[in-house]
Amino acid sequence: MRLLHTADWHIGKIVNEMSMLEDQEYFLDQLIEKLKTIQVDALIMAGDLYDRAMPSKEAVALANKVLTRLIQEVDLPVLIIAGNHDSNERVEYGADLLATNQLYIEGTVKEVTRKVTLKGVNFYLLPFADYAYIRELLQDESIKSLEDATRVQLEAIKKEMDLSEINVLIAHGYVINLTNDTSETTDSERPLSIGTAEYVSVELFEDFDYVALGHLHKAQKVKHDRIRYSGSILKYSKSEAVHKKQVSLVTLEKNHVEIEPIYIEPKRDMRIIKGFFAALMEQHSDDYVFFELLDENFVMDAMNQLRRRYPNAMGLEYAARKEREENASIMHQEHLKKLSVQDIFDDFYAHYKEKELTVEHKSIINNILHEMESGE
Ligand SMILES: [Mn+2]
Repeated sequence: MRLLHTADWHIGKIVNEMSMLEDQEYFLDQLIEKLKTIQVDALIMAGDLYDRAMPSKEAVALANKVLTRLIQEVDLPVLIIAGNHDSNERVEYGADLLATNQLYIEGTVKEVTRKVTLKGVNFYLLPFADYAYIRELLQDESIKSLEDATRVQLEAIKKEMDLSEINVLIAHGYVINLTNDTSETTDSERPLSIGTAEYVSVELFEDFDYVALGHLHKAQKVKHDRIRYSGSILKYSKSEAVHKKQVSLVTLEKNHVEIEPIYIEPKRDMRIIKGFFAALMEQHSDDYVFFELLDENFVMDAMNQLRRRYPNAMGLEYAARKEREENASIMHQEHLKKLSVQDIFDDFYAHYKEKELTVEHKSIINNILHEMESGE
């Protein structure tokens, strides 16, 4: 079985007020052309098909066009789950009918996780949902976090799973190796939960032959080659400018996985350019550029001037000034480390109340600190 693992298309995404739709259309067209030249048995989109729960009509039209071409022109089964950016119910519209044409879209979480079998390989489709929603659905009060919810869901899958078959899980979330976390996140991944841990331990996923993950925008494995993120199809934030985006071609046999990245040139790259304003104005580019100016002084109307040479300029900061400010802040932190807790509190009080602590107050604080230190 050969799979193309993709995720995080974020169709309709707007980065710094610029629509990525043209770039997405270009990329997906290229992907379709590529797929006509290689033999693949299924395409996976592991969540965040759209960037918003209410995608624009242009975004919906593009998704419609691309998915239709994948099915009709490439004759490729497509498996999609909802990510945390998608509306679970809306992406599931027409899903039962579409499944009769090899388009398997799982939007909402089900009591029994949906299993699709293609050429003898089992695919478990686990869309993203809030853990409170899953707790309600499964009527399981033990679910108090995303990790609990995922554990309960995966245990139910594993109970009926035939380990002699090839089993693939498609999921969307933040999976990490707790004993050695090397995960790399970016600025365009929206937090999955507020107030509780958003990550799930990789140990829960180890019984599957392959786990196709979505959510993290950088392509990366989690502990094992067979548990991985394909990453987003395009760069969606400044923090992703250094990424080399890919989709993952996965050759899968029982007890054997091979991964081959496929790189598709984007219509426009997203990159960071460092330099002096005058020198930058000598060049031009259509790329999405974040400027880091080395000039010491502010340049009047710099962004508008740069936009004449770089129509897709995304942002600008003064790197030299920023570095100096950061150094000052580090020095401040170093200074804080040398102070006692009592000193820091005195400072804080003086700053906040605009008057000094009295001797009496100081002794009260001192006593509290002593009690805390001795663990009473
Ligand atoms: Mn996501």
